[in-house]
Amino acid sequence: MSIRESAVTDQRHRPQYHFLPPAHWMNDPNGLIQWKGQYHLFYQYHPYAATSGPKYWGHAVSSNLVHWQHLPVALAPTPAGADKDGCWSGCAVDNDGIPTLIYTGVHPQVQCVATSVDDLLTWTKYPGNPVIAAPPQGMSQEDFRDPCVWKEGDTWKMVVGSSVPGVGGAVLLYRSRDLLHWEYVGPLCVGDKAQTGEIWECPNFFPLGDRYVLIISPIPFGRAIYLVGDYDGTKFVPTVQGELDQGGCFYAPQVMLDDTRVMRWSRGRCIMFGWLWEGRSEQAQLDAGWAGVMSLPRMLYLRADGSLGVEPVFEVHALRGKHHRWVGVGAEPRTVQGDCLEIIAQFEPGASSAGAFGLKVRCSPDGEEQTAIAYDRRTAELSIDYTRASRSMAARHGVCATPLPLAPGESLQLHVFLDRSVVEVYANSRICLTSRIYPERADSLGFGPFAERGDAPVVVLDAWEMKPIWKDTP
Ligand code: DQQ
Repeated sequence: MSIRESAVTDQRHRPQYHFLPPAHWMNDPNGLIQWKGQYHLFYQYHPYAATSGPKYWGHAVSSNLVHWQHLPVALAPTPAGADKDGCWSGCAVDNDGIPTLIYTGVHPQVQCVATSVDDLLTWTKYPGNPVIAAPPQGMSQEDFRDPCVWKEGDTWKMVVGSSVPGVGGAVLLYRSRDLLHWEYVGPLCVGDKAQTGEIWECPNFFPLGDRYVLIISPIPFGRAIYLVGDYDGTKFVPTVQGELDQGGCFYAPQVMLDDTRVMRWSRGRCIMFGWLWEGRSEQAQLDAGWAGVMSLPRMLYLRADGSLGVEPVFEVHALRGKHHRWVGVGAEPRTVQGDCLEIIAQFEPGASSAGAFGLKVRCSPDGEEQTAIAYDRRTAELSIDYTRASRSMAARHGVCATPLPLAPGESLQLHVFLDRSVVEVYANSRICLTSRIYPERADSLGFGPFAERGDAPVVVLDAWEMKPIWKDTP
């Protein structure tokens, strides 16, 4: 066990099949890229404590998006450099065979570049950093961060998160021939602060089907939003707005378009990871020795109505262990328990008079601790109720809900990934809802369908015991 890993004292709540660093603090995913047949994931990392601090870039590699190997820290602040107070979020691109990171240095917020000549293992910062030294006039002079870069023909384009003071969040568009000299084009898109917040962090801008998508993490909303619309090369005009995950802990996601030339099955999937923050006190995080976990890799797709659909990537199936199945209305698992499970439950709400129904997980035998994933037909909402998830006062308690209107006769599929303190719920390939829970009792391991009245209209329930993603997990 390394010194860093020995800092982790709390294994009870530590996820086993969601990515997280060996110890200490993690936040945003950064620099997602495929390189020579492997996926690289970088992330905001504070390597000295399980609390936020000056940011480094942690680094990991995977050949299938689910089993990861930790690599040495990729970026660290350079004393007296443009990133002396932290290497904040950014992206990775392949510049004609030269892997290049573009990220934000602080303070003040400026854009920086680093390159690698040893397949992404070590990074050399461009001596002329910063490559963009100040935000344009008229835009917030404090908020200017999280570059997202792509190529259009021979031109590199970049969007940077920003704000128009008093108006709303904004993303600013730049262009360059060489990733080093950047020309400001103008605001790609400006929001209304009442609708989409005051400052936009961590923009992602990319084509999907015949539309364009802008993902933003707005302050003060504390959750990620997507906009779908049209792009003419300088302006983006959104026509559809939606939520990526209203479970209360999903933020600063980053997407990657995976390339069929790298992986035979990739086919340009839009793959997204997001940061799942903790839902317990800072002291509990410090005591545990770790904080922050990545969502599962999610595939986004464009639906016929212009909204985004979401599913876990199929590679997650590699984690399935022992399988259990129950069939019949009210199917009730009595023999299987667990805190690392994948559960798929098929409900037929149509004929039932059950009121709200769904699944309960992490239940103690007497029900003192329990977390309910509930669908309410009256409000057409799916919720995670974690008011009784833990008897610990250090854990946050509450209910998170998201609209999920079902068409007449439409069944409901709840696809749940339970990973100790993570409850990640997908429903009908349309929405995702993720919450953090910290049951205190060792016997809070039960799960099963429930209904307000009568039997839950569940017809088939499958559960898999999930395998850890690390070889030597305790
Ligand atoms: N986290 C990073 C920033 C970003 C924020 C700093 C979003 O670059 O704006 O760790 O969580």
